[in-house]
Amino acid sequence: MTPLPILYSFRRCPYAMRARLAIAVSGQRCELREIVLRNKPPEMLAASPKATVPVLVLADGQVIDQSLDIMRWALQQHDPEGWLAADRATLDSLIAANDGPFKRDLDRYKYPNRYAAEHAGDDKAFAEAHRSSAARWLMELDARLNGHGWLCGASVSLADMAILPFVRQFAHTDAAWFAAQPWPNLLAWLARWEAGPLLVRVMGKYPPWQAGLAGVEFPPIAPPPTEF
Ligand SMILES: N[C@@H](CCC(=O)N[C@@H](CS)C(=O)NCC(=O)O)C(=O)O
Repeated sequence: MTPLPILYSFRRCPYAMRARLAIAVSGQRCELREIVLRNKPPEMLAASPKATVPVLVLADGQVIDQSLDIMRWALQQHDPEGWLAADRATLDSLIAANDGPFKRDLDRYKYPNRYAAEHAGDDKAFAEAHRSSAARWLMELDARLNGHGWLCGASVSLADMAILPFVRQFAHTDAAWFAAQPWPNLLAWLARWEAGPLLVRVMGKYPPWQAGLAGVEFPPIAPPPTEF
């Protein structure tokens, strides 16, 4: 039997989440190896020396080590919900704005103390400035969602699933503040996805993989474990 592709993943990483979302919807099967970021397995580093998750190693040895490329690979095998159907330039520009400026603001909002070199010691003011900057972009997303439900129209797209894990992180940083903002379409978009079955399928909790152990088959057939 052909071995399954191997996916090195970290449960909470939004890049790994977007890859798992696409793999799960596409129905591709793989062996998931949960990793610990501060103790990455040598097998993963040998496959991809840049040392970020997700990394997908195909059965023929080909390595795909950018989350968007993994999404596209999975959806090119099978795209039952039409995530790739939207205009390519629109998808690319939305995702680039997320992965660039929004992610930069998100990191600084969440972890201002990690960026001490960029500010004069006032973590709170620094975090709030980046929250405001991110919020301007989220207001644009809210406007795009108005009357449609999804970022590229009436049906879900690659951009929604590539961006939602990051907006979720932003939302959970200060949930009360987030919920009080005037972006009803954005709140509904996030809430609908968080309540849906796909997110649950990709958020199973697995023990870290070690050489010599089998990884877990992904996506899970039954509801995934929430504890291990
Ligand atoms: N451009 C990469 C970024 C992936 C990335 O930065 N992942 C983070 C985790 S969320 C990571 O592995 N960081 C390395 C580390 O923390 O050691 C992709 O899209 O796959």
